Amino acid sequence: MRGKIAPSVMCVDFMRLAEALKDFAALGIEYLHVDIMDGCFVPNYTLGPDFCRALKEHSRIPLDIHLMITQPERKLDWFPFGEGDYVSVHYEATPHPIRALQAVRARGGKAMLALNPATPVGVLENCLDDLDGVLLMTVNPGYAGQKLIPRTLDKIAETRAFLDARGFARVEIEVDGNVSFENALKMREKGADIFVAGTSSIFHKGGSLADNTEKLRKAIR
Ligand code: S6P
Ligand code: MG
Repeated sequence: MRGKIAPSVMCVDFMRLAEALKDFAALGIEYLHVDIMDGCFVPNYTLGPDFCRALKEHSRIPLDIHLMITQPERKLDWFPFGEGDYVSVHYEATPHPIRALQAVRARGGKAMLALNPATPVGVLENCLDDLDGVLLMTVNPGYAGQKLIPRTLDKIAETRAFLDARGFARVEIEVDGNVSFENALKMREKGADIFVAGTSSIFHKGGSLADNTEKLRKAIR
């Protein structure tokens, strides 16, 4: 199956958000990646539940809610999501990752576990039955516009092999952070399925949204 694109909505010019949502639909964008930060798990604030609700009202593209917040299982009720939407919770953000993943699925969502660059792939072992996806951070979470941590490229291949060896080939791998056209190609070769597109690719100043999207599509086909 072709690679899927999930634009990082926090990188959109908010004054042009409605237009951007129309453009995304016309370009066949698969997910809207929404970064939620709490100033505690990561040193930044970004978007919140009301913003997700507005996206749900104005777009039919499924959400991909990336919760960079401590104890996400306590706050899942705040967010609008359901059938077809991904919600990712960080392994490092809770003593109860399985509880959080199960709560996402109980509402019909697709459960994704996010791993920081320093977190080993092996932590997935005991969560396998509750997973639909794994989000591999290829930068430290918190900001757009950072540089790739090179070791995370091999981690993609390691994760794919880990999942496949245990009978979980259906679990998708998403990559997030400095997914440039060049890095996306390498990430695809290593086995990534969903690509968070930010300032390094589809919002790159060097081209239009349509041209950049086409360029990214070619890199991840
Ligand atoms: C970062 C966040 C990401 C960024 C994305 C931006 O903590 O989780 O989703 O929005 O990485 O992409 P870029 O191309 O600016 O690195
Ligand atoms: Mg993100």
